Amino acid sequence: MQLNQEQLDQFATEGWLLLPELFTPEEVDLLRREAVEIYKEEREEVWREKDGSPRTAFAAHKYNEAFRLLWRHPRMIKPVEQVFGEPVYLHQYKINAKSAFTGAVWQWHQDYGTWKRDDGMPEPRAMNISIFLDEVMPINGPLMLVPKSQEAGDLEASHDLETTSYPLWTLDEATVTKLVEKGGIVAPTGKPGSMLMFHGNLVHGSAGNITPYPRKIVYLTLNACSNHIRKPTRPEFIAHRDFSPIECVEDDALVKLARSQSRQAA
Ligand SMILES: O=C(O)CCC(=O)C(=O)O
Repeated sequence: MQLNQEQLDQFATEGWLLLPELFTPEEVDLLRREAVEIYKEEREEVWREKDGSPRTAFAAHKYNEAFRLLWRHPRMIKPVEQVFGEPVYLHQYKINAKSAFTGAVWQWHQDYGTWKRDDGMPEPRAMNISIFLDEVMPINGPLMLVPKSQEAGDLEASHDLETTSYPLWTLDEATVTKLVEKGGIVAPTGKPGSMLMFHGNLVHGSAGNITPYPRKIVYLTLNACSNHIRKPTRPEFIAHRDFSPIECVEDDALVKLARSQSRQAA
């Protein structure tokens, strides 16, 4: 799958791009079911909010077949290789839960801020690319993006270890206000299966979810192979050390798994 010129231009100027319903309901139903099972597991990769509800599950490709296929899916990998003009490897993989009633905030931040400071990533030649596993609505804690903020480069940030269960390099209010005056705020919404990609320096965050509607989103962080991390400080399941280029599975890999599971269940 390749992005067209209009999509490439929107990504270059705005810093983000939404591809609605790129994965089919059959594919997303499989991933959503598996994510729910993963959150029940007690393992070091599953992080919880301060109240105990799931916040995120890291590195699911190491212990779940559906997510082992997704991280090498051509519909996710090829557009990012096209933007960077080189092969990519998987730097981080997480399934964020933003659970009904309890999903907590993600403070305003740039992803590259954390990759640089915590993992020793040389340049912002990595990006988060996500698939909505539930419908993302204006009310259930959608990701909020500040368009064009990637142009500000890598901004000063402070390490917030208090607000949530997950440490993050966050931006101060004055910085966010200035960038929002220029670019505004958008909150891309869409049906399950939609794919969102955004620049590593794009400022973003999300509010808590106090609705009965869960908002699961799975994120691959793909890094250009030449830009591999140099000084990791976080565990391997958070900042991967295998810098080999991703070799894609076939486009119908998830459908085949969904159908084989249905046959077994019948
Ligand atoms: O899932 C969210 O709401 C935010 C996630 C995020 O900002 C991140 O992983 O960097």
